[in-house]
Order: sequence, then structure tokens, then C-alpha cells
Amino acid sequence: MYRRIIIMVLASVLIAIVGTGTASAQTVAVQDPVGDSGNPNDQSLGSEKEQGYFDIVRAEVSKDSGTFAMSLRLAAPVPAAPPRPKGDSGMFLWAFALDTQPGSIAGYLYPPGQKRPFEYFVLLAWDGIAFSAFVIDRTPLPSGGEAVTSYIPFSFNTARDEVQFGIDPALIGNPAAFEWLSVNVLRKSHFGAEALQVLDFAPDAGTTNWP
Ligand SMILES: [Ca+2]
Repeated sequence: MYRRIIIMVLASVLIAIVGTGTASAQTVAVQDPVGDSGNPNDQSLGSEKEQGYFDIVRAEVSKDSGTFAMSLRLAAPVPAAPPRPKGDSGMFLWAFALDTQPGSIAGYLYPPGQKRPFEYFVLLAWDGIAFSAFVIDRTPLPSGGEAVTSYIPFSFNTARDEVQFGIDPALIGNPAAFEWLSVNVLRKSHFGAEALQVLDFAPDAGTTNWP
């Protein structure tokens, strides 16, 4: 009898916790096919592009308790130490691009003169030695300033097939709504050079909205 009451109380507490979390979070997720990463006609990158950890399966943007959480689920676990990326200052990048305002911005991290609608990037980078995660804020560029890089917390799940970023909304301009995409990229040279190869997008075309 007592045991049954305790179980019922525990169940109702659990429902209350889960229910509260679901109700307050604003979550948008995009599913993406397995096996659509890389370009089968491009043999220049060897087997790097074939790796399942460059293949996006699901991307999610959520805001809960005043913090943005962005996560990428991949078709295979990200190794603790992936291979060294090819090229000088080569990098593997798992990223979100955020379009939070009207207009496009030229410059970093694109080659000079190329305009893109994204004000912010959220990135996990592997440079052959260590992982790091950061936000790149491009909004100072139009007025002659420099893009601002801010390091942010990130974590892998136990299976290492999902990476999650924690983002202070102030780092991305406190947007009430924005358009976004996720993308995995091989960078074969420094930012600003013509050496970025996209391996997978989610969604496959265009952007999606948050919330
Ligand atoms: Ca995919």
C-alpha cells in the first residue's frame, strides 16, 4: 500500500518535471538523411568525407531557462582524436549558421567581398590536436570592425554521436527569432581563403526558422 503511494507520488513528480521542461522550451529540430554527406564525384579529399561523423542526422535549436542549446546528431561517433585534417591550418567543423537580421555581410569567414546573410556562426572545431567550440560574431564587419570570436561550452553525449553547444543569448544578439542551418565543413586553409568544402547540410536546402 505505502509502496504503491510512493510510486504514484514519484510518478507525478516526474511528470511535473518533464512536463515543465517541455512546456517552457522552444525547440525546433530538423531530420536529415543518413548517407548524404560528401560529394561522390570529388576524389580529392580521400576518405575524410566518407566518415559518418560528418553526416548530420538531426539538428536541434532550443531555448530553455534563458540559454540556447544547439545540438547535432551524427551518423557515427566522433572519435576522441579524429585524423589530422589535411592542409595548412586544416580543420573539421561542425557548425550552425544563424541569420538573425535583414541584410548580408561581406568578409570573414568568407573570402573578401563575398556576402552572406549569416550574422553568427556556432562552431565545433577539430584542428588535429584539440576540440574547441566558439561563436563567431560577424556584426562588427559592416562598420569596419573585426569579427569577434567567443569560446563557448560544448559536450558530447556518451555515445559521442551528438555534440551539444551551450550559448549565452547575448553572444548572438538576443534574437527573438532567426533563420538557421547546420553544416559540416572541411577547412583546408585559413578562414577567408577559398578552401571550405561543405560535407553535409541540414536542412538540405535553405534555412529553417527558430522558434
Ligand atoms: Ca545527413
